[in-house]
Formats: sequence, structure tokens, C-alpha cells
Amino acid sequence: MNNPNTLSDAAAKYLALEDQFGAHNYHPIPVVIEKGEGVYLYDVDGKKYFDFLSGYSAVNQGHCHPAIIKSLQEQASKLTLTSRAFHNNLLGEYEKYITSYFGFDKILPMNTGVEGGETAIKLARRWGYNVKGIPENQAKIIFAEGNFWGRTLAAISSSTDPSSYQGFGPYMQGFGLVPFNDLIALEKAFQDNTVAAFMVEPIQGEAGVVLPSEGYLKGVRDLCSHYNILFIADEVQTGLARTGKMLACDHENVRPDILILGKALSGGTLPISAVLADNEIMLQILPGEHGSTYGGNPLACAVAMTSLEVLKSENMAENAENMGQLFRSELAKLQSPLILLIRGKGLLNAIVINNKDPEFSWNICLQLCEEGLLAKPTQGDKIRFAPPLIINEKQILESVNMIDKALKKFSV
Ligand code: IF1
Repeated sequence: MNNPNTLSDAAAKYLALEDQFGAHNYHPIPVVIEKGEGVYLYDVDGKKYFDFLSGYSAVNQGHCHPAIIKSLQEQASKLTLTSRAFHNNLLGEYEKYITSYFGFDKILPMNTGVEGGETAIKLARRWGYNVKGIPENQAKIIFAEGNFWGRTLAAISSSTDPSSYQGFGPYMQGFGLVPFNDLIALEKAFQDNTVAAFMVEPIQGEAGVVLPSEGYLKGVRDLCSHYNILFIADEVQTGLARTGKMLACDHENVRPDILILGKALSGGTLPISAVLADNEIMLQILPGEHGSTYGGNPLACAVAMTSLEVLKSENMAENAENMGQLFRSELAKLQSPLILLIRGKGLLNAIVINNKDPEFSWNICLQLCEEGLLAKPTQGDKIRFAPPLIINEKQILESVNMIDKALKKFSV
């Protein structure tokens, strides 16, 4: 029932409401979800689906994880927001918890991923002026082509995707670009001594789950250290066990100077992001110079601690690694002529479809929806497969079976 023409009356009513009263800034799969539990979603007609998007990796812990919901409910009935004008009894505890969890001196709590990116860049600029000695207003931040870190004016100013930036100028100054996965170009860009930082996703998500060559992150770390440039890792999508390690940087045992986290920091319940760094960087921002009404609110602190705790106590990184390997090998066994390429790490995966027409991948996703699996195309000919990290072997096999059935409805 997922062809828009055959939607149930109930579903059609919700689509019409959004169409009439909401901005048209998204193009969702025509399915209306009303309930989530673990790896499953349920639509308004009661149909059950595997969620292979996980709220763009915000729901790593699974929908409505009982421990996270318990924390949310308990804290919500006690205290939710004080603003940072006053102290609250959970902020310090959370700050201690998350800094020791990731091994940094300090955290700056924010809400959305993009605010985490903005915060990281402000920190890097300040560090550039105060510590590195870059002349005022000259600091540069380098990004990788194909980057995605959100929708603010700064974020789109670094974007190489016209659908992100076109028609929204003028853009932020002081940004530079290098190709992703190119250490030679990076070293060349680093010859400029006004460069304060290089900000990069360890695996490019929006670009279509693009993995760098092995050794790239280590190379980035070495170049940054050598040229006294900060390494900012945007782990908003790749972090928190998604790729089979707590951080994607852990695959190469590298530690960024600034770490940005978001999404799954709340298990899909609230917008919670965090920027982690050591004192030399973090203490460059003084009282009154940065913040957010909701950043570090007690509800977020309680929820984030539990969200982090269950990642470890339920071995979600390990499960992501194992289930990811199983998923990719089972997909490969299908030997589908429609699949040009299978790539990914842990449970952040994508297939490249053997047909460049975006309509083709879209139709495959509609068919997947029909079979009972929710996924979305990206960059036209790629489909991302990123289920919650609690998925088990039986469910992986079932979902690959659904993918097989859907693909068999199409020919190259
Ligand atoms: C949308 C993709 C995912 C991110 C990285 C920062 C942010 C994001 C690496 C900003 C956000 C999103 C936002 C979402 C689509 C999406 C996405 F399709 F673009 F690639 F996750 F899969 N850094 N990613 O991926 O975080 O401010 O949104 O909390 O609809 O725009 P945010």
C-alpha cells in the first residue's frame, strides 16, 4: 500500500496535511509512522517495517529503548531546563561522564549536530588566533569536498552540493576545500599558515557512505600535528558505535583535537550534541561568548548518559561490526545485477544501484517499503542501509530476504 495512489485514507490524510501546512523542504517516502520499537517501525495502518535508516543514525540504540525512555520520563517529571544562567545538578555529572568516556578534558554541550559543527569551528578560530597566532580575521578552516554537516549558513558555505548551497548566498568566508581521501592535496592546503583546522567526516555519510582508504585518518592526524592544525572529526553520523567501533576514528586509533557528536547521543529522543576537546582549545571560549538556551539542560544530560551507557552495556559496537559483516556478505550472495557495489563499515552501509536514474532507486525504495523495509536513496543511485545497532542475525537474514524480493521486481 505504498504507492501514493494506493495509500490508505488515513495515510493520505496525513500526507495532505503536511503538503498543505508544512514547508516543502523534504521528499519523504510515502509512509506514515506512528510507533517504533527496537528495530521496527509501525505505520498508521498497523503495518510493521524494519527501520533501515534509524532516524539518520540517531536511533542507534533502537526505537524507544526502555532504559533511555525511563531516564527521559524520570528526569522529565523532575526538572527539564534551567538554562545556563543557573547551575543544575546533572550538568557536571554528565560532563564528567562523557569526558571520561571519550578521553577529553572538556565538553561543550549543544543541541543539534550542525550547532556542534558551528561550535567546533568557533573554537578552532579562537585557538587559531589565541594559540597559533593567526592574524585577526584570517583564520581558515579546510573541509573535504562532498562534506555534509548540516543546514546553517556556515554549513552550506562549505558544501560542494548545489542543492545545499545554491540560492542561499552570500556565503561564509574563510573556508577552503580539498578532495576527500587525498592527503597530498591536504598537505598542499596546509602550507598556508593561516589554516586553523581541517574538519572531516571519517566516513562521508550524505555523499553516499564514502569510505576513505585505510590510513587516511592516520595521515590526517599526522599532517595536522606536523603543521599545527586542529583535526576536527565530525562523528555526528559515524560516531556512537555506528561503524563497529565507538568512534569511526577508533578504526585507525586516531584521536582528533575536536570531536563532534550528535544524533544517537539521545537515542533519538531529543536533539543533543556535544563538542569535546582538551583545555588548550576549550578554554579559549570565555563566559558569554558562546552557548545555547537548551545546551546542557538536565533532561538532555540524563538522557545522554543513559544513551551512552547502553551503547557499552549492550555491546552495540561489537554487534554493529558483526551484523554489518553478515549483512554485506549476505547482500553479496544475492549476486543481484542491480547492485553495482556494496560498501560500508559496521552498520553504516550503502549499495550503489546499477542505474543512474534517481527515479530507479526511488522506486526500489518504494518496493522495499512494500516488502516491509524502510530505506531511502541518497545521491540518486545509492541506497543507505543503516538499521539500529541492536539488530540480530535472524533479523539481518530476514531483511536481506526482503531486499532480495524487492530487487527481483526490477531489471537492469
Ligand atoms: C537532514 C544525510 C544522514 C551529519 C553529519 C552533522 C550533521 C549531519 C556528518 C548535522 C546530519 C543529516 C541531516 C538530515 C540528513 C542527514 C544525513 F542524509 F545527509 F547523510 F544522517 F544520513 N554532521 N545529517 O550527517 O546534524 O544538525 O541535522 O542534527 O534531513 O538534513 P543535525
